[in-house]
Amino acid sequence: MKPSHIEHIGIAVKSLDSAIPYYERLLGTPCYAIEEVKDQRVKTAFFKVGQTKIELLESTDPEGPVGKFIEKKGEGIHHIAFAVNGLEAALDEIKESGIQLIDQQPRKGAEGLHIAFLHPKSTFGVLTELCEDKNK
Ligand code: CMX
Repeated sequence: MKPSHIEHIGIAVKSLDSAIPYYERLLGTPCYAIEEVKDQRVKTAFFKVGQTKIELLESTDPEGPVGKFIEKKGEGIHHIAFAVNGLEAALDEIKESGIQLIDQQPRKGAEGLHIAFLHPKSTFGVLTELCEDKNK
């Protein structure tokens, strides 16, 4: 497995409305998409920085993954996502190496990407996402 680039960095925020103006100023570029991912109980906002994106995550449910993260750790970097070709094969390889998968199979994430998460307990404390854009 060899990721091509960092697809995005996910940042947990309490409020998209509060955080978006800061990132628009910092990055000098407008937020280009806002999308709710219902099964993840988040609302997301995206910015482009070169090949990489910043994904802001606002929880829509205190019991969802981002709601629980903010309650426990506060706002901040939530996950890092790597772009791969051949996500299924990458997951098989990772599983064989003993790393714990959260998602055994790829599923649909924001922006129509196929995604899967690796558990932070077996990735040195960093919630890690692998994603594949099947349209590329
Ligand atoms: N980064 C690092 N560590 C994290 C973490 C994160 N984002 N979220 C939780 N943890 C840690 C917790 O602090 C806890 O550690 P301790 O046991 O040392 O306290 C451990 O992981 C287990 O946490 P938990 O609260 O018992 O378990 P949760 O029910 O919160 O589940 C996790 C944690 C990672 C399995 C869950 O959040 C998950 O499945 N995440 C993947 C999906 C996701 O994050 N979706 C939101 C983004 C969606 C998108 O980008 O579209």
